[in-house]
Amino acid sequence: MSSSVSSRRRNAPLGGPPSIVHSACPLDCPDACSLAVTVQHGKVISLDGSDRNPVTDGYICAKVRKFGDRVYGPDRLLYPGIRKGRKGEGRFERVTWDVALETVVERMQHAKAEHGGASILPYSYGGSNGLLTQDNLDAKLWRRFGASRLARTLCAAPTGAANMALYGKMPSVTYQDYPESALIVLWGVNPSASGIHLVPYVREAQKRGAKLIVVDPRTTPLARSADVHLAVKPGTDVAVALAIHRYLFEHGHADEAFLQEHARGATALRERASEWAIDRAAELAGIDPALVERAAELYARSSPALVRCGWGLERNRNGGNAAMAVLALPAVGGKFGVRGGGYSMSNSASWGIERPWIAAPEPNTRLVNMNKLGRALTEYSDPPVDVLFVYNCNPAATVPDQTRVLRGLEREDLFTVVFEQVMTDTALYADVILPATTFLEGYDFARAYGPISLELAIPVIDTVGESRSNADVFGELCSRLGVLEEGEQSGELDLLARVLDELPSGVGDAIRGDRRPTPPFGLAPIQFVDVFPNTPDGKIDLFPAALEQSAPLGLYRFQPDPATERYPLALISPASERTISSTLGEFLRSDVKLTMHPEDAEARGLADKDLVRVFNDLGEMHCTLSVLPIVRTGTVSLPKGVWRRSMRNGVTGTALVPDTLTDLGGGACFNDARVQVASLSVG
Ligand SMILES: Nc1nc2c(c(=O)[nH]1)N[C@H]1C(S)=C(S)[C@@H](COP(=O)(O)OP(=O)(O)OC[C@H]3O[C@@H](n4cnc5c(=O)[nH]c(N)nc54)[C@H](O)[C@@H]3O)O[C@H]1N2
Ligand SMILES: Nc1nc2c(c(=O)[nH]1)N[C@H]1C(S)=C(S)[C@@H](COP(=O)(O)OP(=O)(O)OC[C@H]3O[C@@H](n4cnc5c(=O)[nH]c(N)nc54)[C@H](O)[C@@H]3O)O[C@H]1N2
Ligand code: SF4
Ligand SMILES: [Mo]
Repeated sequence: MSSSVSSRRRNAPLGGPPSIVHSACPLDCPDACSLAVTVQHGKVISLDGSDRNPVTDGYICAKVRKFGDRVYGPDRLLYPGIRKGRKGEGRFERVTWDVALETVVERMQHAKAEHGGASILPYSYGGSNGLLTQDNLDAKLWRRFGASRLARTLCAAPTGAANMALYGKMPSVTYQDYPESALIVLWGVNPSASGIHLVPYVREAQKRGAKLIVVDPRTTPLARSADVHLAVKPGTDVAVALAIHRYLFEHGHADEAFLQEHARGATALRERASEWAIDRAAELAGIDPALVERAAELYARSSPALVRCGWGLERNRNGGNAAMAVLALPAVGGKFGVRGGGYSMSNSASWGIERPWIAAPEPNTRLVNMNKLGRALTEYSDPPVDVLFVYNCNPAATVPDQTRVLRGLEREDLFTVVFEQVMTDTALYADVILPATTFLEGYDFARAYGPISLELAIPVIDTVGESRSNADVFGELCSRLGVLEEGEQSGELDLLARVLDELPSGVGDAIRGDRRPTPPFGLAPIQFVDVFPNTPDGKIDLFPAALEQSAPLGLYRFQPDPATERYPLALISPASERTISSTLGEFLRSDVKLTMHPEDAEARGLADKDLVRVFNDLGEMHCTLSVLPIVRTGTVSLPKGVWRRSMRNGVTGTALVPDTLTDLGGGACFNDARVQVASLSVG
């Protein structure tokens, strides 16, 4: 291990006055802030931003400023435990790591002998985006042991599929270049909650005269100051985006020369778009056609014009095609090639990290779509799921069809391992609980997916209780299950060294030397100047044949709204400024509110602060109503990531979400929940 990296840990003092240790935030947030953590007597006193990362600019969100409350909070898991009460009750007997791991190993071996490796389902997602804590020794273990494979589709599957097919995940416009834009389109994204460091760049652009278009069923803080706010019905974006394409093609604003040289499939896209006159799309989306026309005109005439494609538009049956149509706009409109023009999407692929450290190829075992967890646990029989191993994830709160998921977790013959930092809704159902470190207690890589940055998170304090890192625990499981090869190393520091060695050229060296790494194309690439599509032939594929075949109705098609007369309201669940998905949900107030437009409230005889039941055939949730015109009519909103204890009857919004899949990528349809809302007192 090289000098600078390992010596930084020793910065954390055990005695004396407070000192500041520099690290980075690896939570699932686009910004990946650089942190200045104040430590005294080996404890975190406070967390703030540092200016090592210019995008962080010395400030961070309120969530992470309070992260110390989680590290030392009453919900923190301190010791391994074995269940002693009923499943879900959350009573555990403290055991040693040795006993806990041996119990896990025995159950895994037993399940494999009885029903094959596929009867073990590893289940992980967003808790840690880092290179050490996800897709590292865990992946090696599952691959070599031959467990079921998990399709990690809870988020970003449809937008990822679209971005991959169109552009091969070309690096996209970073925050720093927003002020160069003359027009910014924020499509299904709310940076005021979900990536706060973008906001000042958007404001700076506005100050310099840029126009702003926001497409969102809610009046988000940035929508309030937008030149055009398209408050679309959830799930109708594909129609609106295609209407803009049609406008571009029909009014001579399509950049035919660019399309000719750099794209394939423009004719097929044009044909599909031709079905979407502005009036038709606007009617479907429930908005004023004059606003759509104004947006199309602005986009056609502005340069540089930038589209920020978020994740809010993907979480429905049309999410993949919506992302395709939105991401195709700069190609058709000829918006590439200038600073501040093009598109912004996840930049997580920008570093070209191939994870060679996983080594073993994926076996051809059963592939389970993680959005179908409830069914996997209750319906799969060949083989059944005997062992569920959850880490980096809180599926009892974050996965569709909560009731079915809980029914699965209650199965007496299921053996559930939960490797967690705190007693989550999922951990309550564990048979064996393993306490995990937080990012303040171990190494990880904070890789931004908004800006382009990669920084090392280092342990600023010792591990709390007996918690251990993913690297440590999966390393030991690999060893106990006999899947390590001769001489293969598995400790956290060995892994760190290995990852640093295998990062793309120069990146590991920079991090070792405590410098900020830069990819070959720089930290603020211009699309079609510094970076180009990573598709097989280097062209934009506007009509990928494979997707045309896999989407239920084909590409750029619209599947109708799932609303019925009984369940007419769309329930959406955007990111809130209080949690990161369900992380930090333990600190939510006990009564999280459902937001409804005054007209919808009046039509139901409901008023602000009323107790309501929100229901459909999948479940019923009880909460307090907040009547505000910040959400469009026909749509109600409850934040994502709410824990069961924050709802009056222990049922959260995910209980009302069907486990249907998006048109592309097999993603979750969180915003396809259709519900009715009625007063709780009226029964
Ligand atoms: N504070 C905070 N930050 C986060 C997270 C968090 O939970 N909390 N989560 C992180 C993660 S995991 C992710 S994926 C990102 C997500 O960040 P965003 O891309 O901002 O995604 P969402 O918050 O899901 O939705 C964004 C907006 O889309 C709107 N929306 C809902 N349905 C539709 C629709 O059909 N069409 C359109 N046009 N808009 C729609 C919502 O009203 C919302 O304002 O944020 C990350 N950052
Ligand atoms: N209703 C609704 N639900 C949603 C969404 C929505 O739009 N609507 N959006 C979804 C989105 S965008 C996402 S990304 C998913 C995310 O859903 P999840 O993947 O469940 O993410 P989190 O809720 O953040 O839970 C992650 C857990 O991992 C734990 N963890 C963190 N770091 C480590 C570690 O190093 N080791 C171990 N062992 N554990 C660790 C944390 O303590 C936390 O409890 O939620 C989805 N859920
Ligand atoms: S959650 Fe996002 S905004 Fe908050 S500190 Fe982490 S990276 Fe920064
Ligand atoms: Mo996400």
